[in-house]
Amino acid sequence: MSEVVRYEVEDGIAVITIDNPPVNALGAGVSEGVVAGADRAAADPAVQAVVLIGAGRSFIAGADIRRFGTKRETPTRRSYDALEASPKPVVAAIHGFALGGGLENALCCTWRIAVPEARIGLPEVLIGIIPGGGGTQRLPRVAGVKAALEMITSGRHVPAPEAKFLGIIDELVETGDLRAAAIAFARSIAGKGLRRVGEIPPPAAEAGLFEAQRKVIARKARGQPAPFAAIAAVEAATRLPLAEGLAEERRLFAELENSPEARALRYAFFAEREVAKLPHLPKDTPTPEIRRVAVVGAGTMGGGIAMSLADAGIPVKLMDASPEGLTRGLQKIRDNYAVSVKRGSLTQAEMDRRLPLIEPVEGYDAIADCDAVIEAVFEQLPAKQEVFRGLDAVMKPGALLFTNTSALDIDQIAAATGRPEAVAGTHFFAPANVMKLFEVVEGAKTAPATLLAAMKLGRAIGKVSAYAGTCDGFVANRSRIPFGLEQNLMVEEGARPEQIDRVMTAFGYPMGPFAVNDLSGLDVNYMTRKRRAAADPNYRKWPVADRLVEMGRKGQKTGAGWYRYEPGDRTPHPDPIVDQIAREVAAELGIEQRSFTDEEILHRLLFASVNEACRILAEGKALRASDIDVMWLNGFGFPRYRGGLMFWADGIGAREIYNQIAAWHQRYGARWAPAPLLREIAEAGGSLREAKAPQLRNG
Ligand code: T1G
Repeated sequence: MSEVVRYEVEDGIAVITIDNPPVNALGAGVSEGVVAGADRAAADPAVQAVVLIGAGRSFIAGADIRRFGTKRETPTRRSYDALEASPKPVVAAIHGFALGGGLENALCCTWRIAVPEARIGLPEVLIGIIPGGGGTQRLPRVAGVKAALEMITSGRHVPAPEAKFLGIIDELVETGDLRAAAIAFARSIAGKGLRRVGEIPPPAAEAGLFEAQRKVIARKARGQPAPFAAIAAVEAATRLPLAEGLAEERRLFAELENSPEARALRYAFFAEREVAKLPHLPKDTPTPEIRRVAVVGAGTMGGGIAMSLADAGIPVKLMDASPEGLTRGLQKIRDNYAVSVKRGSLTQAEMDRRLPLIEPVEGYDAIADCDAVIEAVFEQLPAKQEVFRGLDAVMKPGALLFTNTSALDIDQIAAATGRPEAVAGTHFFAPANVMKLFEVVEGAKTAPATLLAAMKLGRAIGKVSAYAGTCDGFVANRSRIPFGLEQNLMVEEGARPEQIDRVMTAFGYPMGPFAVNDLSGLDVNYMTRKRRAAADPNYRKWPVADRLVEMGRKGQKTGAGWYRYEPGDRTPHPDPIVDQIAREVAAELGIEQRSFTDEEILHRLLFASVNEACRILAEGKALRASDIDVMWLNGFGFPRYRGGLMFWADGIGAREIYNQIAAWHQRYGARWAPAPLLREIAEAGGSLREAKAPQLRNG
């Protein structure tokens, strides 16, 4: 066989074991090894049945995504063909994951057994393609068209018990030795004949199913061809014999593999794995275990943080200086869970499991034995420093002290303790139990182990942990501030909020930036802007936004902000009052208003952030441009099928972006000074998304 596929025979049962760490992807040699194993079993009269199993942590996690977009010859016979043609029954024994080509190989087996903790699925649409190993043809045959269509167009992972209910898994096996259980199962079915999925006739679909699914997808997956191709492929399964259906699937797959969306989604997939790595830290840095966590501050953020821990099954002690605050915070948590249960996004059983994990406590002594504390009190430095003084006085040695601040100086908070090496920023994005982005901020004295522990904690609670150095706004918000500035300045110059919002929703954002401002509240950043203006005489104020807040127009919550809202209705309506304020501000500032093209609006917003991202990277505050892309995808709703801010910018080209910024620098002054790194990349004809911080560039 090969080093990635082993073949053994035990008392008449052939066992084909795939051993291609870390997730048994169908990389080089794997499919060929399975073909060779199936052929050997077929030819061996002593073999009565076959087991296909994965070594290590998983069955097969699918095709090797790294090979997509590269030139590669399609083998004459793939593992799917050899397994389905086997003259002897084949049992797929599934643990960990059976995803994409992994599930497709299992569907070519005659039986499928799994441990209850396993997860299966066809997630190809999440990387801009569709199943290419027969999944769109065989899954409908075993699970029915409706269930298959939902699984394939959503790409979701299905727990093994649900998969058994759907008829995809034949038997759940509670076992510590899946290999032995699979051999026993194979022996039990040997000689019972074959039950090839491919021989099931084309399954019928209920009337209107595909049209209804197209409507659902049109709302959810704007600009993405893959889910629509998936519907077409499944539809083919209901009217074509298997061979013709497989050919249609291959045709549709081929059209997608190198689409702009597929390339962007593949990039996003790997960028989200790369972001977890901190290669600039000493190789032997330990990662302290965090088992017991406390949250200090039971307000909106603290409550959300406690929920994100409980959602991950991590017990958390929730503390607040005020008993009333603690009571209110707990009630808000209960209410939030109850709303999710009412909406059906959470089961009552899940709520009943999670609530007891959040233990209300009073006083620092009650949390002294915790491994980590996440502080989430008011966004004011004195308040946070006082909490950290209190924590420093009682927390056990080695405890890690994290502050959830969105902009305050980590070093000034750490200085309130005698253990600054144990302090780091853990910046949750609101709502803390919903948003995936989790910025881990390194202070001047933060120890590498503290950073690694924080990064791991973020992943443990289902977040995307991303490193940030200490600077105003850290990385995500700092890179987003120029976008917000240009958004406001263009309104002074004559662009309408509704035009800007339309451009950005057409680009793929779920909401326009002004509608988002109205949703989150215009007063949220008002005080931060005042603080920055007081600290920096050159700070460019946002007079239109400031006036709206001072008029009491704080957004949806006050019935008016950038838009006007009818009572009880969140539909934004353009409001001439806003245009009037913009005209007044323009007159006061001597700005002659004008109209804008959609392209100028898009480029003014995004180029401003590309420029800032280059400054951030050059200062080493972000490690990789792809990390900034991950932050924009998971923190700001940047459309995933465009890859991220810097991936998208590469589509335009650093040279063109630099030239445009240089022109705006002439026209608008210092804020548009091109970042030296942008100029360097433009002159070298390099790639923005591959840009790295000095600490990574210098090895
Ligand atoms: N190909 C290549 N590398 C992969 C990979 C894959 N399919 N899946 C994971 N990796 C790498 C990943 O980059 C990381 O590498 C390491 O494995 C651990 O991953 C023909 C065409 C399986 C749920 O889409 O969803 O089959 O950073 O950190 O959190 O129809 O990986 O260590 O160097 O994510 O435990 C369909 C994608 C492919 C599954 C495990 N399959 N993978 O999550 O580990 S297309 C997928 C995942 C296909 C067929 C079609 C997850 C996971 P490194 P990880 P994890």
